[in-house]
Amino acid sequence: LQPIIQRYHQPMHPPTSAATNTCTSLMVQRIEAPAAAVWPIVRAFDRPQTYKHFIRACEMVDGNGGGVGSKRRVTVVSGLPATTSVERLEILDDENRVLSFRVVGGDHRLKDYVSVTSVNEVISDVNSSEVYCVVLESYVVEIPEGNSWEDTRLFVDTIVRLNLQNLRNVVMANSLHGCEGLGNL
Ligand code: A8S
Repeated sequence: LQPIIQRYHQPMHPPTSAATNTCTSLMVQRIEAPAAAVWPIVRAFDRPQTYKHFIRACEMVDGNGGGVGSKRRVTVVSGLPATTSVERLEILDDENRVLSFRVVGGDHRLKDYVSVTSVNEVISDVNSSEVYCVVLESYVVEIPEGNSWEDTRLFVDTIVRLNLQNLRNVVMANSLHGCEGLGNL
């Protein structure tokens, strides 16, 4: 994991003089499934609502073939201090299983939010038939006017943690559907 962390999860955007007021974090989620079951869900930039808790709908606003530079507009569920967010795909690396997006607009308080998600497959050295994933998600965000670093970190960490836990639930549910002979389970 070390090379992936160094390459993709370091605060990659050197703060400009005006933006030293940033908050960063790295979240980790283990998922007991091979990367082939996890990465397709993460890489689907046009369908974040399959595992992101607070996203109600998503439409592509600048297709660019779904590749880097594409933009999506997500609609957030009610009850949050936000309604929409426009997000640009920055990295889509199928070889290393890394996706990154940047918030470029919308109606919310997280200015200049950038996150990087990587899906890392691990083969247990104790029992080589045990394969699981470690999903890492790091972010950098500007601390909103009137909020503290602690507030910002708690708010965003909570959203990201719920998303990663939900990702695990979706992967687990998919793998059950794929099982033969489970009868009426
Ligand atoms: C993600 C991560 C985050 C999304 C945040 C942090 C957001 O979609 C929500 C509430 C906000 O206030 C900001 O990977 C914003 O989506 C749920 C609309 C950007």
